[in-house]
Parts: sequence; structure tokens; C-alpha cells
Amino acid sequence: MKDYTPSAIRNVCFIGHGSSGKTTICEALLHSLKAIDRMGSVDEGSTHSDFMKEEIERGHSIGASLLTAATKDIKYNFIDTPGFSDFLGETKGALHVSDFSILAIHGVAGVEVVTEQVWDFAGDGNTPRAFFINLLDKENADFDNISSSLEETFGNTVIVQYAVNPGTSFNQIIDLISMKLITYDKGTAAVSDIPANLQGKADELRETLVERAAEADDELLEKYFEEGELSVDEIKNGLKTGINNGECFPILCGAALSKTGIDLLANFIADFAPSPVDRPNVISTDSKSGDEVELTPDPTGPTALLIFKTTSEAHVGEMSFFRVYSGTVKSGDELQNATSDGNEKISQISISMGKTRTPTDHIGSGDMGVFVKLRGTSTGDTLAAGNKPIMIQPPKFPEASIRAAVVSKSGGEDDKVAEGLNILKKSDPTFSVGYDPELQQTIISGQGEAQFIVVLSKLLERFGVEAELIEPRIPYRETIRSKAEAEGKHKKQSGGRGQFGISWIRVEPLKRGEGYEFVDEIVGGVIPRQFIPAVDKGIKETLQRGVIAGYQVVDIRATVFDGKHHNVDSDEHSFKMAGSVGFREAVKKTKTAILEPIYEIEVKVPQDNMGDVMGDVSSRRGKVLNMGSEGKWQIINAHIPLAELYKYANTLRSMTSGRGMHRRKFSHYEEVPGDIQKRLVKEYQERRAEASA
Ligand SMILES: Nc1nc2c(ncn2[C@@H]2O[C@H](COP(=O)(O)OP(=O)(O)OP(=O)(O)O)[C@@H](O)[C@H]2O)c(=O)[nH]1
Ligand SMILES: [Mg+2]
Repeated sequence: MKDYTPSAIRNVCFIGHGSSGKTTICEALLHSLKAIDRMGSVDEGSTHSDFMKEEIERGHSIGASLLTAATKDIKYNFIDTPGFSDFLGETKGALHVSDFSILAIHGVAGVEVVTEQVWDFAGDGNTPRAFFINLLDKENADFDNISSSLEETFGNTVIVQYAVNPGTSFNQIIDLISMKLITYDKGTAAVSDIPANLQGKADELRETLVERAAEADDELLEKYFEEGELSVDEIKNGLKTGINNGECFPILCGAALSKTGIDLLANFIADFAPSPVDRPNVISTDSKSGDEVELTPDPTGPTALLIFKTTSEAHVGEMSFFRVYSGTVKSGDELQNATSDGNEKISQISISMGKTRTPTDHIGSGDMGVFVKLRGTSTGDTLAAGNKPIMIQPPKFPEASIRAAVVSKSGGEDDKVAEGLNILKKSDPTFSVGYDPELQQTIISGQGEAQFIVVLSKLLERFGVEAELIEPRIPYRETIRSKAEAEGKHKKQSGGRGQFGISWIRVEPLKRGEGYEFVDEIVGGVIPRQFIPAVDKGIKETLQRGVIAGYQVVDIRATVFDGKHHNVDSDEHSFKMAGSVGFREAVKKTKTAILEPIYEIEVKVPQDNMGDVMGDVSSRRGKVLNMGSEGKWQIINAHIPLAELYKYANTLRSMTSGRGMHRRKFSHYEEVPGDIQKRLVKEYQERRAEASA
């Protein structure tokens, strides 16, 4: 492929609610731009962007896919993103490196939950945007209503293409820039003059378009007021400025499946989407000096690029998708990774087309590509030339909102499960996995159940191990609410040297969060000095194992205040045992309590769902701390026990038709109600009885 200057590159990300047609639009664009010979379909599982087994099976995109098309003048990089909320981390990564985003809108459903979410994502990064109202060939498709609702919801929209006859016979669009009628027949476009019956409507929309274009630039606005019109070039320039400044959001339309409007979309991107030189220069940071380093999109400058996605595929290995912000990356380059503080030798560079790749020996500034088999580079890392350890701001991925424990179905392959999960984690920054030694479970956390199900399916496919999700154990704690003391006696006489030690232990409650304190009150050498640490050690071990329900004992002071020893038979082991027994017996004499972890959660829901969500919080033993509002959202802060939060993200979504979100963080421990304590103690006794049977 020939070289394109940065001003000839268009990095465009397709975002939107699930099934609004993003993947189909990308496929149609590739076909229209002659990058592919045959247009694949989502329903047949033959598109270039949905190629993973899980994507084909579900008919939904799961990962962001980088696709490329090139004409004589323009190099297009399209990133197709998922619209399903569990996979929006991919959307964030893609938006971060795009200069323009197109929000696909379903021509019947209009603005949906994820439409608003991804709009906000794009707004967070100031990415210029346009709307593409798709599926206008569906029965009940309604261009007028949907374009008005886009204006109501988001504001500053401008119609640049008008759908003449939405519905099952949809085939005509008026392009308000060229002021022509385009009629489609199986994807082929015929251009004609606007017929008389549509002229009035077209003129009216055109006037709004010209006004919007004029508003983008003071000089244009002045001219427009004076002369009442603008030249075609002035309109184009004004519109382009407005789009790039995020002051104007064009509305385009079509039906991707039949390629209706797709040629217009490709031309629109070429003419109006900002190129890398139109966007503000990226400011990176020198990780050693902390100085700011501005990156200009000059292909001859020092190389700097950002990895926005990594995946691993059987037979290929790890793939790292990148965007170059300055300079040109060439195979053979040695680049520095400031995050891992290591060097990376570049060997295989490719241009990406979803599943397939075309090798190349260099990629220049503003452009995107994929490396195969980097050694120590992850998503979000910067690779840069020379001795400047610079870092470009990485994408911000959504925080985890759901966790689960994973076990192998066969029961005996937990190590294999953990190993596979650790490899899969590398390609998904919104997913994490770790072994919790206290719970003795492998815990995963992420965005939702669908993400977990995909992870399990990959585990089976790539690592041949079948796993399932179970509810994570809760890290309860035991504590005491009163003081008590007891004798701990260890005595064994079994031929030869015996074992002997007695220690009297007193236990008393400490404040919440104070942990464990050991006090030595032995006087007169009733327990020899050298054995006191053994008493402490014996208590600590018992503390970990728990006394009444098998959970760690906390917030307790243990004092050894008396004891006995034997000159020959006493040793460290004897006093360790004596400490342990004394502690256990003393705890049993107190009023015990079981503590549970309480999380502070922040729930964000639409006003309409407040009642349901509040009711649900109290049914989960939650306590509301605070209520407030943020724009159209209601925010509730509450304390909820972790034991009541399993799959909360799912419940919240279904209660709010997908709109509700929550964040959580550990807050503190609190006593569980008496009935729960009884149940936990009973379960522990049953487990012990089972183990000794
Ligand atoms: N009739 C009609 N069907 C379309 C059109 N565009 C897409 N579809 C169909 O709508 C369904 C969803 O299209 P996709 O392209 O997978 O939508 P998406 O936005 O990529 O969906 P996610 O990846 O799940 O977010 C598929 O069955 C497509 O064939 C269109 O313009 N007209
Ligand atoms: Mg898709």
C-alpha cells in the first residue's frame, strides 16, 4: 500500500447500541470502497469484523475490530465496536485513538440506552461525532421522529442527508450538501435533480444546514448575514470546522444491509471527518522528568505510538493494535516502553482487516496497524524512539462491577483454569483474575455476566478446560463482645520425653479495625521467657482458622497471664499448643459475633427507577447514606453487605432497562444479624462433622 500523509488519513470509530448495524455499516463501507470483493453478513457470520467464534455464535460484536480501506486519496481506518454493555471497554479503547466517531442509530428504535452511554464516552474525550440513522428499510422506520429526538437528546444536530421514503421500499436520499436526489437500486446509486414535490422540504433543511455552517466561524456568519448565502466551499468549510470543534453533529442516513447511503457516508467521511492534523496535538509525559512532550503528527518526527488493544489468537500469538502519534514505525526498530521500562524490538508490522492482516514494513504518523508477538507490551502502553521514556495518556477503562468465583467442572483442573484466565486477562483490561488465599477461590471481576460467559467459552476453546461460575465465598470475620479467660493445657506422655505446658489466656474485645494484640503478663518465670513467643504463635494460628464458624478472629486482645512449665517436658511446641487451646476456650466463653464486609456502593439510575431501586437496596439489608442528582441521573450512596451483592449489576440493569450503573468499594466490617450468625455456625459445624466422618 502506498504512503498516505496524515491529512489523508481518517480514523473513524463506529459506536452505538447493540444491533444498530455498526458491523454491517463497516462491511458495507469496505465493499463500497472496494477494500473487499464480497460483502459479508452478520447473520451468516461472514463479516470482516465479527470473526471470533463467540461473535459468530451470538451475532453480536464482542471485540473492537480494526478495518482498513484505501482509495487514491484517502486511507480509512474503521474501528467497529461492540454495542453490548459488558463489552464497552473495547469501545473506550477504540474511541481513545479515533479522530471521529459515527453513532449508529436504529431507524425504528431510535435513541437507546447504549446510544447515550457511548455518546458520553465520546464526549469525555472530545471526539467529534456524527449520527448515521440506519435500518431505514425496516417497517415503521421513522427518519423525522428519530432526527428530532436526536436533536432533543443531544442538541446541535444538523441534517445533512434526508431520507425520502423510509420503510420497506426505502431507496432515496437527498444529499443536502450537493442538493441532489440519490436513488439506490441494489446498492448502485443514480444521481438526479430534486423533484418539485421535495424541493420545499430540501430548501428548508438546506437553510438550517447553511446557518449551522455559518455559525461555526465568525467571518462566515458575518458574510451570511450580509449576503444571505454562502458558496458551496464556504458551507463545507464551516461545517467541517463546526464538526471538528464539537459544536455541530451531522445526521446522515441509510440502510447498510442494502448499501443504501453507504457511498454518501464514505464521501462524507473523506470530506468532513477530521484527519489527525485537524485534531489537537497529543500531549505526552516524560516519565522520568515529568515534562510534557507535545507530539506533532509528522511522519519524519521521533516515533511515538500507543497500544489501544491486545488480543491473542491460536496459531498467531499476541497481537497489539496501535496508533502512531508521531514519526514512522519500521520493522527492525527498537522502541522504548516507558511503562514496563524495557525495550521492544519491532519485527512484524501489519495492516489490519479484522481477522486477516497484510504485512508491511512501516506505518506512519496518524495511521494505525498491528504488531504481532511483542514481548512485554500491554494495552495502554506507549512505545517511543530514542531515550525519551514518554507516555501517552492511555484509555480509561470502566471499573469492574461484578465478581464471581471460577471452578473447573471436573473439579481437578483448577490450575489449568487459573492459567488460562491469566492469559485471557492480558487481552481485556476490563477483566481481572486473582487467587484469594483466604477464600481459597479463584475470583474474577469484570463488567457483566455476558463477559464472563465469553471468557468461559474461550477457556474451553483455547485451553480445553470446562469451567463454571459460582458465588464467591464471603470473607466473614469472628470477634468477641465480652471478656473471658481460660486455661490452655497441653500434656502428652507417650514413652520417652513428654510434652507439657499450661498457659492461662484472657481475651477482651478491641475496637473495630484494631486487629489483634498480644500481651505478656507473665511474672516470676511461670512460663520461661523463651516460650512466650510460642504462646503468641499458637494463638495467631488459631486466629486464622477461627473458633466458632471457621473465619479469622479479629479485634481481640489476648493476654497470657499465668501458666506452668516442666523442666524436662516443656518445649516450644507444648506452649504453642497451650496458647492455642487457652485462646480457643476463652473465646468460646465470651459473647461471640460474626462480622461481614460492608461495601459502599454508588448507584446511578434514571429518576423513574428510584422507587424500585431504593426498595431493592433495603431488601438487601442496605442503608442509604445519601441521595442526590447529577443531570438526569439520580445518585444513591448506600452501605450494602457484600453477601447481598452477588450479581447486583444484573439486577440493576434489568430493573432499569439497562440504564442503571453502580460502583462499589469496601467500606468496613459490621456484625451480622443473629439468624445469619446461627446459620454460619451451623454450616461450620456440619462441615467439620462431614470432614471427620
Ligand atoms: N434490514 C436491515 N437490516 C440491517 C441493516 N443493518 C444491519 N442490519 C441487520 O441488523 C442486525 C444487526 O446488525 P449488526 O451490524 O450486527 O449490528 P451491530 O450494531 O454491529 O450490533 P452489535 O455488534 O451487537 O453491537 C443484523 O442482523 C444485520 O444484518 C439495515 O440497514 N437494514
Ligand atoms: Mg457489531
